[in-house]
Amino acid sequence: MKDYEVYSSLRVPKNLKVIVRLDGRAFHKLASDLKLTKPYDENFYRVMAEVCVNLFKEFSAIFAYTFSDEISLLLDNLPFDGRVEKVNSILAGFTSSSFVLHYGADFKKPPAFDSRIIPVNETDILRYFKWRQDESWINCVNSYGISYLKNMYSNDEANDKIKGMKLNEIHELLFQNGINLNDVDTYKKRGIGVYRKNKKIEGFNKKENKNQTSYRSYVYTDWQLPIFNEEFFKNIGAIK
Ligand SMILES: Nc1nc2c(ncn2[C@@H]2O[C@H](COP(=O)(O)OP(=O)(O)OP(=O)(O)O)[C@@H](O)[C@H]2O)c(=O)[nH]1
Ligand SMILES: [Mg+2]
Repeated sequence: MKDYEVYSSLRVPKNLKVIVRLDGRAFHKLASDLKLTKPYDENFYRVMAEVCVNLFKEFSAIFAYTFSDEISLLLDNLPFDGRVEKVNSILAGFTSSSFVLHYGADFKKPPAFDSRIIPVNETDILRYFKWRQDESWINCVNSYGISYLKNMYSNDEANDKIKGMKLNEIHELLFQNGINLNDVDTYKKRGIGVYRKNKKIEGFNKKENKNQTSYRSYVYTDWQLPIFNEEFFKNIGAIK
């Protein structure tokens, strides 16, 4: 029967970095079940950031990035010898259980995440994360826009109105009504990142009888991400 497992030998090509993107299944429903605040629920974002830290540590990632219900994980070495079924199923399972552990709520239904693998070369890394960060900004404008319109119109009317509006029109409508998106928390516009940072440690070397500076890396959760650029990804060691 073993040869019925026709997908089990499917592997990601070696020597490529890989991004795994995880996305919450039907989280619009979970958001309503858990009564998440709109447009942003800070506790939900805190939980997603904790899940990123778990994933980052468990799979020795280079970078984890989250906004809304999605997480992108940049990996140098794929676990499980790059076996696609293993990577996708274990990472999706790990993300779902980490989410449940950190959320600690009485869920109506077990939450689940899907998982996909995106092999990337060096030049794709910045392009990929810029794409997701742009999406985070679009999500921010739309979320504030729909929240504002729902205060004025019925749900259906608000949904119809926002569909017909361009991003800059929503931005302008909000601005005219006293909501300046430039002033909202950075993480709502740009998402949250997890990566390693170096900590400076001043010590005394007894043998050599002198002061000594050393560096130790630690896992850092960045709620104040810059707009992604080459320098950022060089600094975190994601690109050369
Ligand atoms: N209220 C609230 N909802 C949120 C927040 N973050 C994410 N969500 C919800 O999560 C959804 C994520 O969007 P999608 O991934 O496109 O939709 P989905 O319902 O998860 O559907 P699939 O991913 O296709 O299964 C949003 O549409 C919101 O309903 C938040 O901070 N507050
Ligand atoms: Mg989703």
